[in-house]
Amino acid sequence: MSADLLTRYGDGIEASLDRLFPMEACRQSAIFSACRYSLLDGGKRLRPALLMEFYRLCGGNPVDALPFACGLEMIHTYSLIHDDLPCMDDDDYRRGRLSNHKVYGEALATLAGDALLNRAFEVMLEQTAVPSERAVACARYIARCSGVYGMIGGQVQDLALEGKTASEEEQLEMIALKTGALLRAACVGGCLLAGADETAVARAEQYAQAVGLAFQIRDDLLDVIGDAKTLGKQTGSDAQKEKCTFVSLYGKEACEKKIDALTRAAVEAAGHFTDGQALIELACWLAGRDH
Ligand code: GRG
Repeated sequence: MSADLLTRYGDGIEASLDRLFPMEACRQSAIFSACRYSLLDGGKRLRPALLMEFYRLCGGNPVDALPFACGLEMIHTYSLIHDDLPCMDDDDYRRGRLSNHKVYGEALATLAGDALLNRAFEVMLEQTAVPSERAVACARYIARCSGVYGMIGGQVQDLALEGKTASEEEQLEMIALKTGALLRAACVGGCLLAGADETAVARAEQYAQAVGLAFQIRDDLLDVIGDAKTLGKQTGSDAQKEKCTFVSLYGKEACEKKIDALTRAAVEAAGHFTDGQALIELACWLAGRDH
């Protein structure tokens, strides 16, 4: 069972990703194959669905947001490919299949991540359905959230914490960047693309912040209580790598309570949008997700 929002936008996102990153018969066809292996690989499509929904809630036609939604999913995919590399988390499996470098080798997997990142901004900036200032504002925000002030910054903090016990504050900041920034890019990016006012942007930020933290706490819990087959990757890997997680910081029961409180905060923020019901349902679904 999936959340209504993911079902509603899922097919459109899949078709657009396939169209925006087609297979090409050329001397470098291997890179197209490597990119498509991970891009069209059954992710939940959470970030693109959120971007499209916030765009709709702020008055836009969600179809017009597809290049930004897909660009953001390309960035997310690149981060997963690079995160699985031996020089990072060294994971052999992702979404129930061999990770990119196990199939294509480390060099091509590195290039596939780089190629997805470049193509992401190409598809966002070549769109024509949205006025260009809004398109630039959204693309710029996504770039900021993906880079040194966002996801990459969080990954660097994570590397620096390796082998150490993080304080709660260090852990929260690292996660707000590593996991939270791309979810913020989705929610706030959708609002900026629609030219929404500051109040809507602030509500979207509140929703993203609460959902992002709850999402990571659930992720940490799933590594302990989840089913490897449903998750599509090994469980117990955080403990094996002696990683500091919310489970190691708070314990399982307190994690459940924190997820509940954060979900209530997300529901409250979503309640400020007329017709924000699907956002509410998504936050509740994510709180109990099994993959
Ligand atoms: C290497 C540049 C670089 C960044 C790495 C995103 C990231 C930073 C690492 C991925 C590993 C990880 C635990 C990230 C936390 C966020 C998270 C749980 C990502 C998985 O997102 P889902 O569940 O994935 O939306 P699907 O498979 O559904 O697309």
